[in-house]
Amino acid sequence: MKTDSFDHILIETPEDGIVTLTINRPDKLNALNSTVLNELEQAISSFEKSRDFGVMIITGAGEKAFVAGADIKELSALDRTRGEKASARGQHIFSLIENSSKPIIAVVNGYALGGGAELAMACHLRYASEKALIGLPEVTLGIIPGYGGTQRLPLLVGKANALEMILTGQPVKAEKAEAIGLVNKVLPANEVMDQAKKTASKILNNGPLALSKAIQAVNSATADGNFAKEAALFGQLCDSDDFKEGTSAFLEKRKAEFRGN
Ligand code: CO8
Repeated sequence: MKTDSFDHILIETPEDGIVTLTINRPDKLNALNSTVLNELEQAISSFEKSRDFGVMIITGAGEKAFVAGADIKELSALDRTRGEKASARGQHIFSLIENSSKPIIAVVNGYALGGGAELAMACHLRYASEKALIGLPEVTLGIIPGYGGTQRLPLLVGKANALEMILTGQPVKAEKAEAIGLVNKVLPANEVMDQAKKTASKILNNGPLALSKAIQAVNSATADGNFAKEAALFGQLCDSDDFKEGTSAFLEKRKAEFRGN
């Protein structure tokens, strides 16, 4: 499996069949810029092809964040066409994760916001540290989740919980995330990686072909998400004044003043 030459991703490959992928951009709370997304795509494809590794764990570098979202600086330059394309590109990469023939586990070690929450949702299992905060704050920037969150969140937590999170933009604490089914289990920060590895080891005892078909079968039960609609709506919002205001306000560290156009 490809392990070197990444700028923002660390790959650890001990000899136990479990590969750990760490998004490593801690000074920006591991925000997903295009380099991170490209590297993520390469790493997932390489994992998929590898014969030596049966489970992947994805986590974020540093004490604070899993991933604090798509990179808002890059987002702020999008217009409708590029916005729709960028949304579809992220959806494609996250679908590679969801449809991987081998299980992928998210260890949510801190903030999982926007694209970070969407990354965790695309994984097959999610373990969260007690200090995790998970949310979809896109509306606070004048946009909507665009990496599959509008499609995957209702499947995990039901429509009412999903709409509450998406419309308020407010994150939920780890305990609530567990209560509504957004994460499998919450653990103290220093135990969460061990739990993920224990689960991964149990999974590795099982037949790889059966695991792959199990993922396919479960995904097929929920495969009708309208991702194209999400990308189109995301693109539309990239042409709005509210989006310019929302992203500028974040970058200028002030409160946004939305006008509804
Ligand atoms: N993008 C870019 N930079 C970020 C991001 C981000 N998402 N999050 C944090 N950073 C940067 C900050 O700008 C800051 O940089 P600098 O030191 O250069 O000023 C650094 O990381 C540290 O962040 P803070 O100083 O803000 O740290 P705090 O502890 O004060 O706050 C928060 C932590 C609450 C997590 C805060 O950083 C925050 O609110 N971040 C933004 C969260 C957010 O809104 N995420 C959603 C982004 S939108 C999105 O993900 C859309 C996904 C779909 C896209 C589809 C098409 C492209």
